[in-house]
Amino acid sequence: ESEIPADHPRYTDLVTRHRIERGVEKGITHLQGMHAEGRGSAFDYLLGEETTPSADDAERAAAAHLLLADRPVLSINGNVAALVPAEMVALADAVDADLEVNLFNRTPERIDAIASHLRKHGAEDVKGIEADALIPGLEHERAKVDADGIYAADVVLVPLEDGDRAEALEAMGKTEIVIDLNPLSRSPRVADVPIVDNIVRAVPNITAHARELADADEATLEAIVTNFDAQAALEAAEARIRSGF
Ligand code: PTJ
Repeated sequence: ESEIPADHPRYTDLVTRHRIERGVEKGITHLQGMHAEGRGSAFDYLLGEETTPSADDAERAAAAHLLLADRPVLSINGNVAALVPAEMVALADAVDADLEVNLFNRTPERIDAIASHLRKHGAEDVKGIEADALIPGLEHERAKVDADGIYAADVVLVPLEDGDRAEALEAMGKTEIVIDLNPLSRSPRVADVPIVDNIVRAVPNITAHARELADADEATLEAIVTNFDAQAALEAAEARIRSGF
């Protein structure tokens, strides 16, 4: 990262790309994560590489959901771990959520590498290692979760999630928050709260909202949740991408 000049017009994008490359080298990120990053980067370019007002609303609604939850869980895959490890730990602290490693391309080596990477960034308890429960309706390896983690969660944050798994979690009746730069992708379309924003901006902003709402009463949080319109958020993101405003 230090080799990239800070005044480069595409600085953040280059830093993000570099972090994914480092993640692959360290055995944290899957090779497919580089393709995912490339796709995300193209959408981010079209969104203007900024958090739109509608994404900010979604991030506030996500914070309210997480604060209201009894058992919130934040899901971590190889891209999330490479891009925002400390930021996910900070969000988990702010909303009192568990962190669970949950991989699309699951191997014991990557689970261990990601769990220790998160611990290095301040995580105390990392779930996803036992994987003693299955999400119904998915092929065995891709269904694995912790019985006292994602399986039992009422609210889950699943950034950059595969469409089948997002649908299966929704079918379990969970409140699902998805971060995905592609508003046409299935995962944000099945989410209760689709956040069309780069995860490097989205996660710190959810945390900032959560801190600001920390002392809000339940009625205030419920009102934020109720007033959020998922369909309108997807439409606003798509309009921004297609027409630039
Ligand atoms: O680590 P694993 O094994 O769990 O695998 C993780 C990936 C991401 C490789 C896997 O879940 C996958 O292949 O995902 P997809 O189907 O490529 O979907 C990734 C989505 O995330 C795409 O819609 C991208 O546009 C989006 N995306 C990529 N980078 C970012 C992003 N969204 C937000 N912020 C990003 N930085």
